[in-house]
Parts: sequence; structure tokens; C-alpha cells
Amino acid sequence: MPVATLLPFTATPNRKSASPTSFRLTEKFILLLVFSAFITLCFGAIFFLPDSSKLLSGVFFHSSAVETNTRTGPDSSDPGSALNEERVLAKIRKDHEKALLEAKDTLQKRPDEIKQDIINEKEKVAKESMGQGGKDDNNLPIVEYHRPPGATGHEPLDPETKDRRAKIKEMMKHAWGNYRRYAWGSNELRPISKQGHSSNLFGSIKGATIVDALDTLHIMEMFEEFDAATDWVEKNLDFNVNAEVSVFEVNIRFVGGLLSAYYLSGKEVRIIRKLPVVFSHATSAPCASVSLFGIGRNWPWASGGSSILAEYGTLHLEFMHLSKLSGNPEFAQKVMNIRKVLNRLDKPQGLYPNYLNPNSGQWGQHHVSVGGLGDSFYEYLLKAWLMSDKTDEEGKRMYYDALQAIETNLIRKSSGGLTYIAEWKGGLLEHKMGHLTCFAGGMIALGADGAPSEKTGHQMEQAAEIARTCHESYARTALKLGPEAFRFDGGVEAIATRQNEKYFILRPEVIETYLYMWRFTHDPKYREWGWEAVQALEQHCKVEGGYSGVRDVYASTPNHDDVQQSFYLAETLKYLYLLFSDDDHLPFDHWVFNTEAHPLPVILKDKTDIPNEVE
Ligand code: DMJ
Repeated sequence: MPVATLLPFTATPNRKSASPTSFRLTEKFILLLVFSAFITLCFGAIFFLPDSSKLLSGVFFHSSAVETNTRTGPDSSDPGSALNEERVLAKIRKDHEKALLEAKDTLQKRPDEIKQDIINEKEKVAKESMGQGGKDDNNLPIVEYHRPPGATGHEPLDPETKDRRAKIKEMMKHAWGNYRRYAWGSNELRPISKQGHSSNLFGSIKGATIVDALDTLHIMEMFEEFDAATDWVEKNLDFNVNAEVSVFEVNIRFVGGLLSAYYLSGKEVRIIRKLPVVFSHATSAPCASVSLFGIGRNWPWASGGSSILAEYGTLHLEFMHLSKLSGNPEFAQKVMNIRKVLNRLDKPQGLYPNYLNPNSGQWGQHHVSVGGLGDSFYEYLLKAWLMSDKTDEEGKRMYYDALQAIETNLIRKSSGGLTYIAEWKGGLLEHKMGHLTCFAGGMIALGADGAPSEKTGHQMEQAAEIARTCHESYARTALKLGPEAFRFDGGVEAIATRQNEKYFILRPEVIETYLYMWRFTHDPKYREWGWEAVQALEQHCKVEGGYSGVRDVYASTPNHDDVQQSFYLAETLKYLYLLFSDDDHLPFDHWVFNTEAHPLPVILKDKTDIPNEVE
């Protein structure tokens, strides 16, 4: 397998209290990059397979143009391109067939044979990464660590806000302390049965809560805990597992979490100095990885094995930073290519269906949602533009066009005056809004400023109305916590009517929207609403062994689901803490939060660098 090579450099220690323990992420970064390559292969295959040749023209074959030509689209005027494209297509076909055969071969092997193959592959990668003579290749520039502005905060002056912020930190201590006590190294904690919990999202990768919580620990200045967590990462985090994982989840939680921890702390993270060449065969690969992760595939339940919009559309922020840190532009190019293909497809009413058939390159079922399956695709269009210091015009245009189509086709007002975002199924509206969809209030507020000036005010109003609706979905329950989905039909408004939509699993989206609304309006009601949620969490979700989701928010006493989700520490508590912090802690003009609330710095356009705190 081609090689991803990362060599270490020691960043300037920025925090005096940091332990000297090395946070050696060299291997983690190698594996991250290889994993990222796999992600790209998996989703990239959609766009590079021969079946998709119509889509390909001007996308892959001009991939070098992607880097330089993102605003205008690729140049298709090259007279020799048709012939070249034919040749490349033929090669892709051949390589693709070869890769499929290899994949079949792998499937026939016994687990211990596969394991041995992985070990051999790793050794090969390690050797190749040292270069011909076994020496480091110092040709690439070292990316120096600069701490971006606002990485650390300070206590708010207002005593009530200060106390509330301290309370959130106490909640984090309870959640983290119990995870550490009862589930250390597992993905998540079962707070009632006081043991580890693992969902199949992560395959046999371990430590989701640790990686997801790293940046929250740092932000809350829980440095002893942060050091313990980074120490665990250094010694135990292992992506060398031959099991299926959710590419989306691993990208947003693990890749995002590690990147964020690095940018916040600069803690001796080894960084990339040699060109990873993992993509040299990307053009030929099907949805498969040749070493670490076995064969990629889509979820069988997803519209005939389709790829999912929010999954292949939620790689951009992390991959731009992988390119930045590794010096390898291919990560960025590949995600740009995914987006370009989407940009070219015909869209029903301008909407993006949640399913895309990877073989035909055509949409699957016409189901559109700003909640599950679609959500973070829209979020990443906007945030890619913001994170690029507003140079990524394509992301910007696609975001505002998509938002317009959403407004026209999906956003509705109930007879009681509540604005909601419905789901669209083949042209018919389902008047239901998911808890997940509530993040859209924050997203629309974040994008309002960049919209054409006549739309800014309208978008802010829309964001405020969505925040109000989501608050109502909490207020209309017995436990004052929001259901998984709520409806606007059959005589109800903002209420869950189906038993399987009444649960609350410590999700962050409503609080996320309160934070954005607070930052942009300073209307005190958002802090009050956040505080209401804190009280409900304390009353109904807090148990001796941590925090638990509940099965029915309309029942007068909570029936706990016995899971403390990792995103409770990564997102819910972080957004709450920032809601009660001053705006200069992780300011939105210098930091962009990935969809798991991991802050990543804006990449400044004229410096090709991250902004520096001391500037
Ligand atoms: C998180 O893992 C991420 O926010 C993701 O985008 C979808 N939602 C969950 C938490 O609800």
C-alpha cells in the first residue's frame, strides 16, 4: 500500500502545567491519515468508478485544477483531454477490477491471516516511510505550532454567569470522573450499571469518550484530566483494527477530536513532515482499504445500499486540516471533488436527497432532511467557507442555494405560529422535526451575516424562530427535555406522538443553537433556556454513576437508558460551558466547530497559516 508518512516535531509547550509526558501521536497520525485515505477511497469511489464516467468529466481528470480553480470550476478546453480521459478511464477500470479481486481474496482469508497481512502492511509502511536509506526525509517544511486566538478563556465578571459556568464544569467532572472510574478505555459509560459500553459505530476502536472529551477538558482547564486522557491516547488508541466502523463517526469524533486537542494545546503533538502518498492509487480503488479496515461498504438499510449525504458530505473540515498539517493537498482535493460532483448533479427543486447510489452516481430515494442523514452536509458547506477565511466561494454558493431551497420547500409555520423544518419525501412533506434538526437554528444564525444583505435580517429571524420552536419541544414535556422528534400534525405542535420518538439521549443540538443565538444577539433568554436545560439534566439525567439518557420525556419519572453518550462530553457540556463564557473564548471569527463541536481554527488566506494568538 502506498505510504502515509508523518514525522515528529515537538511543538513549543504553551501551558506551564502540562506534564512533560510525551503526547506522541506519530503513529496515531499515520493511522489517522491511512484511515482518512480509506474514507476518501470509500466515498471517493462513488465519484471515480467507471460507471460514473459522465460525472467524472471535468472533475477527477482535472483534479489538479480543483486546487487552483475552485471558484470557476475546472477548465474543459484542453483538446487532448478526451483521449486522455479514455486512457485514464481504461486504467481505472482495470485497476478497479484488480482491486475487487484483491478484496474478494481478502474476504476469503481467515481472521489470523488478515491480521498477519495487516502487520506486514504496517511494517512495509513504516519502512517506506523512512525513505530509501531508512532515514527521515526532511524535504518538507515543518508546520510550526501557533496557538490560535481565544484558545483559553477567563471567568465571566457577572457573578451569576460565573456560578453557572462553574456548575457546568462540575457536571463535566461528574461525567468524566465516572467514566474514568467505571469505563476507562471503553467507548462510553453505562452510568447505571457502572460499566463500559460500546456501540457498533466504532467497531473495535476504543476510547471514544476519551478522544471526544479531550478538547472539552482543555477548554474547562481540567488539565490533570487532559494529561491523563492524552496519555491514554498515546499508549492505547489503536486504529489498527480489522472491523467495520462508521466512517462518519470516526471522522467527526476521532479525527476531529485529535485535531482540536492539538490546536488548543499544542501539546507535543508530532506532526507531519513527509508527503503521504496514500492517494496514489485512489483512482482505482473501490470502497475498500487494502490494509487497516478491510472492505468498505454502505449500510444495507440505506435505500439499496446508497451512500448517505451527511456521511460523505461531512469530511471537509477535518480533511482541509489534514492537508494543512501534512502538507499533502490531496486530502483537500478529494473532498473538493466529492462536492464538485454533487454540485453538478440535477437536484429535485434544488434539494439534496439523502441517498446517492454509488454505482450509478444517481440519487436514490428522494428523501430530504435537515436532520438525520442530511444535517451536517449543509453545515459543512457553510463552515468550509468560513474556515477557509471566506475564500471557498463554491461552498458558500452551495450553502446559500441549498438554504433557499430548504426555505421554499421545507420550512413551514404551524397554525400556532411555530416555525419548523419538515422532511420531504418524494415531493410530500412529513410535518416532523427531529432533535437533530434543531442545530439548524445555530447554523442559519452563523450564516446570516454572509447572506446577501437583504436576507441577513430574515435569516436571523428564522434562526430565532427555530430556536423558539426547539425550546417549545422541551417546554412541552414532563421532564423539560426534548424528544428525539416532534410533530406538527394530528392536532399537535412540537410534541412527539410516537412512542419511539419520545426518548432523549443527552443530545446537544438545541443547546448548540442557544449558544449561537446568544453570541449573535446577547438576548438573555438564550442563557435562561440553557439554564433550564441544565436543571432538567441535573434533575432527571444525573445519576450516581454519571449522566444517562431517558426513554420517555413525557413520563413523570425518568426511565434511564443507561448510556452516557460521548457527545454529551464533547458537545452538550462544551456548548453549555461556552454559553456561560465570554464571547472571546473560542470566538467564531477564529474558530469553526466541527459537527461534533470540536473547534478547528480558521485557515487564514493571505498567510496560508492559522491565526496566531500573539499577533
Ligand atoms: C453528534 O455525534 C454530531 O453532532 C452529529 O453531527 C449528529 N449528532 C450527534 C449528537 O446528537
